[in-house]
Amino acid sequence: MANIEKKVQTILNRRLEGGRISTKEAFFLYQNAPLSLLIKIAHSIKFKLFGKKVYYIQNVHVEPSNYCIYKCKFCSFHKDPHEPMFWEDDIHTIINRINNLPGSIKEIHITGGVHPQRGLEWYLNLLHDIKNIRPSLQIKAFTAIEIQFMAKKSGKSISETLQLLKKAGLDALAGGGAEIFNDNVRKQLCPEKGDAKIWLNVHEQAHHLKIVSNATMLYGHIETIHDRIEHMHTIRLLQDETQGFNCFIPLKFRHQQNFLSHIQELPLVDDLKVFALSRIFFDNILHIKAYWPMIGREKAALLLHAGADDIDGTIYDSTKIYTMAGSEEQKPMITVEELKALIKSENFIPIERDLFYHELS
Ligand code: V47
Repeated sequence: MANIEKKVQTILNRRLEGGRISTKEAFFLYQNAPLSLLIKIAHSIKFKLFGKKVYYIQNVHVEPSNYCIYKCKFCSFHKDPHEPMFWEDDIHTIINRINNLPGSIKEIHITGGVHPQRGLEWYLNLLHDIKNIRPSLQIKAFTAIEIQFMAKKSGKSISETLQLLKKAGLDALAGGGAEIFNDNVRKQLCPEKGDAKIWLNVHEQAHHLKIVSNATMLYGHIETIHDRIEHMHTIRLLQDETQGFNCFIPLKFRHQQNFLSHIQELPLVDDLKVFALSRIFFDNILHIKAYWPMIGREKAALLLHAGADDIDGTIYDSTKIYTMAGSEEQKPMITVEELKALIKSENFIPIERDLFYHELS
């Protein structure tokens, strides 16, 4: 027992002094370290980087359609045209909605289903029209899976596709579609969807074109702890090469209205562990996001004590991915004042940011 404690302490001390922990050590910590110690270390690392600061952003999501060529088992969002919750917004509708948004919005996040009839041209027009009406809006958009489809449908390479999107106004790629990289897990979760290599290739190419991106991990379904650590390891390796990831976002599997509803959602202690370990593992990605529409504002606030430094944004009730999957946030919308109060209630200092994490307040 004493040996285990000593080993845990040695690994964590090395990390605190700026060293790197291996995947084996991460696994060892997962199995053996007391949660309270992991949280303490994660918090110390975060404190060294940001002090008491916690970042938020004034943003809105656009989900053009929930029609999708894929039927991922964890997804509650996908609907076919004959189903009641199906939608397919045209560009005119989206632009009207953006026109009615408050001028204080800094970022727009665009992701949706991989719509079979919508190709690169449609998305170029969308980006172009958004930048036309609101040139200062920063656009974080599309998962690697959406990019892969646009490239394939247009007969262009991934790099050409990304260059055209950048020219039309794309500032950053969203982090979705990563799920869990392990092939076997992916075969069960999302057999038709692009594999890890495709996801990594799209992000690598984006980084080479100076398009930054985020990375996600969908946890708490059929994956093992080992799969989670390997997933994070793969992202850490790419980040060593490109330095293009701004943020890592652990996304907790929510189980309502999908093919995996029989799986119980993880308890909060596991969320705390995943976040704390993410902060400890990623010595090369600065920001860890507790995305409140997915996990609920109260738990997101708690995760700020376990290494997360970013709680995301105001949202304006514009995303349905998590409401449809059973999140406690059935109308994800929070005012700046409420966001600031939430952060302050945990004894942190709220800092408004833009998409690139420039501090605005
Ligand atoms: O790839 C889908 C996840 C992702 C469920 O980049 C689910 O800042 C839990 O990536 N339970 C898309 N998760 C959303 C996404 C995202 C969200 C917020 C911010 C950013 C960012 C990216 O949502 C998918 C999948 O991993 N997801 N269904 C579900 N039932």
